[in-house]
Amino acid sequence: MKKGIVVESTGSWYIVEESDGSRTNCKLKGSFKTKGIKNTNPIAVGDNVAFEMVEEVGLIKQIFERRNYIIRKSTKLSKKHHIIASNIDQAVIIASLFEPRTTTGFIDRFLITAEAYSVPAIIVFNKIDLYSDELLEELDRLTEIYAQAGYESIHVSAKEGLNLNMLISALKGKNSLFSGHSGVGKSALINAIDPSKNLKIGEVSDYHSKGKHTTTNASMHKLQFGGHIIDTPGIKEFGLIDFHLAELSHFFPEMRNYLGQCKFNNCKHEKEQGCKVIEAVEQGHISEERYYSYLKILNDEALLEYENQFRE
Ligand SMILES: Nc1nc2c(ncn2[C@@H]2O[C@H](COP(=O)(O)OP(=O)(O)O)[C@@H](O)[C@H]2O)c(=O)[nH]1
Ligand SMILES: [Mg+2]
Ligand SMILES: [Zn+2]
Repeated sequence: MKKGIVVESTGSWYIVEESDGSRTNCKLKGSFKTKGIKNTNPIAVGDNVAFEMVEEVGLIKQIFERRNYIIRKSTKLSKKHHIIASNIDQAVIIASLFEPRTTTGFIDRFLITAEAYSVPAIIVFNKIDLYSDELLEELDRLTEIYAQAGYESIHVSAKEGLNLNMLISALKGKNSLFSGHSGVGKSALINAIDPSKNLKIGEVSDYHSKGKHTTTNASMHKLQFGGHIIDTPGIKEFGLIDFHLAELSHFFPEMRNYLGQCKFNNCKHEKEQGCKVIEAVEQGHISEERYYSYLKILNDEALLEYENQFRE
């Protein structure tokens, strides 16, 4: 039997890539279930599989255990889930402070989602060639804030080729989920670090985002220097995760040390007396920016929950 990794899926066909880079069209033999969840797709991009050739077609006979996976709710059948991708080593958000500007709220939500899936995350700020002195100062401040929270930031310019070696070493040999608003330079960066890619630049995402219903199929691109980039069309799906609001603080790594030490065990760290998180903010161990972001997300999500009561 041959072994490989699923790099694309249409639902009935799968493209499986072997370690030498060769690709085979495969179909699924038999039925597979995922422990613990009801999912609509038995095989996802990122799955390690074993397959057998029958004439020109590969038949997938085995799926090896997933280290992790990210899912979204299947829209129509809300009890079921769609696995977007599996075996992800890290989540990479491509951000920019200029044209277009990525908000810290957006970055923080991305980081929360990565935490919720226990996937390490890094932040890449692109287009630094365009930043004014003021924006460069802001970049340093944000980098410090995120470093305090435990996240690495890399500053790059796809256009000028700045610091690309740092990005390459962060990606080398890993399966990295790429995410970020349209226009921040995802395609330009991939081309800059791996010229064999030749992706189109300046295109609004892909045809996926234009309302066709192939919407959320991820795909994997092998990197020349080792590793893969997992591309999810549109970023929305990486952000749709169910968690209980009471857990939100667990997804802020810098808050974890203080949880469980607050005076009230149902403390939401909003304005309660004897809150150790608030104390840590006052003492500068947790940045005010991240704490305000926490409060904003807490309130936004609470409002959503409230509104949803009237929907169903
Ligand atoms: N000045 C500058 N422009 C960039 C940089 N990276 C990308 N761009 C431009 O930003 C636009 C969007 O880039 P693209 O890679 O298509 O973004 P994507 O939607 O995230 O894939 C294009 O016009 C690129 O030429 C950069 O580092 N500096
Ligand atoms: Mg693009
Ligand atoms: Zn508290």
